Amino acid sequence: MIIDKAEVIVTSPDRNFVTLKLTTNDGHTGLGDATLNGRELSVVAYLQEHVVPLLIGSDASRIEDTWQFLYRSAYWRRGPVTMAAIAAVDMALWDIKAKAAGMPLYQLLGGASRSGLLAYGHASGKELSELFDSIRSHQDQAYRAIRVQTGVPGLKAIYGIASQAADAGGGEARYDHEPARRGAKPMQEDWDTRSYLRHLPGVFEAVRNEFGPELPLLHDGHHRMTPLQAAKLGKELEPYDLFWLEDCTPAESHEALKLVRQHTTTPLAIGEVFNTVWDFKDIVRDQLIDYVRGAVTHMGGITPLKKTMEYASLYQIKSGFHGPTDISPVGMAAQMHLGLAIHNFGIQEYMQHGAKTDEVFEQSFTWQNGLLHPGDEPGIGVELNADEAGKYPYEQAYLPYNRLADGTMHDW
Ligand code: GCO
Ligand code: MG
Repeated sequence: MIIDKAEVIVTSPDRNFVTLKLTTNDGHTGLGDATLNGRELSVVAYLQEHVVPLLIGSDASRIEDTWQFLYRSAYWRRGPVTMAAIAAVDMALWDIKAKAAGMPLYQLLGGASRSGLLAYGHASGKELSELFDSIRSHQDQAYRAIRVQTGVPGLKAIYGIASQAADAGGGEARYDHEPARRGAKPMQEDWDTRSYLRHLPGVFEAVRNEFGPELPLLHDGHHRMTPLQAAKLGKELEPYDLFWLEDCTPAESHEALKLVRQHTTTPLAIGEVFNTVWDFKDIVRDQLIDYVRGAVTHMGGITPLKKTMEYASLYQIKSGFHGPTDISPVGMAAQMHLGLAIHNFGIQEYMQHGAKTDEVFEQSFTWQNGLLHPGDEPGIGVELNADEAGKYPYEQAYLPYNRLADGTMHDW
């Protein structure tokens, strides 16, 4: 099993995706997701210029050693570009190994610990009536857990709130459809934390009154609060029994989380922007979070995310892997296999890709009764249709950003 071909494929069906395809001399192929939203081509360059030349001629069966080699030999460790590139190699090697073994990947990771993965979808609305419709529409699509994001009076555009107008393609309003946001410059949105904090508890009260006590509800604070603001919000949301409050403060500061923890029992989820197990080490050890938000694509692959989850299991901390549409179907499927196998699975974020994406990436996962399953095809269970992929060249696309009313840049 010698790697004799490595291709980096960039395609933009509903949004940009970067995929690594490895082929071995005995005819096995493996796919890995290297998509870094808004900075895609930097990972393409890292892979093409620095990783592919090192892979050709190496043994595809040595997954752990290849990971350690790419991580340690570069000397310059960590960072989103490096780790997305290493992640793609790691996923592709696991795909190859499982295909060679004739097994779905979850079998190699220890076998299934459950029959399916509870998943949450993204409901949002500028106003309550829109939000309620969005929650109902998610329930109609079988979601049994819902993330709730709301507009805030006085703020025009907030990331995470779907708007029909922003969806150039028509159809159901979504906030992640890129075309409306594509261009040489990112879109500016506005923010005011005090207005948000005044408004949000009332929204959760209304949602609980309308949908009852059982429905698991989640909320993403998107790094926008100070520790004290997050502590206040967590406390005020306690009566509404959230499944989690995500990224309540900028994820880099462990001290901030300590302060939040001292004041609230609302469960906390952190880590979608983390790159290594080291980013999780102290907050897991100090039990400052309840859910690990890493994604295989941004954490350096299946190998390190599995280690992170094993470490987290010592502290009864569960998974809540990042699953927006900027994780490609390859990355999503890879983390479904991991989620099925580990003991401390919590929930999987699942936004659903667009129809064009599903034609480019042929997938074998299933979505039934609110549960995901990666399927039983050998490997990760995703193949890339090169003809379809070739129809959609890369398009420059940036994430939006926030400024306060006086023009100050703010976390978004
Ligand atoms: C989430 C996230 C995403 C990110 C996006 C950035 O919880 O799903 O916050 O919406 O913002 O993945 O690329
Ligand atoms: Mg998030």
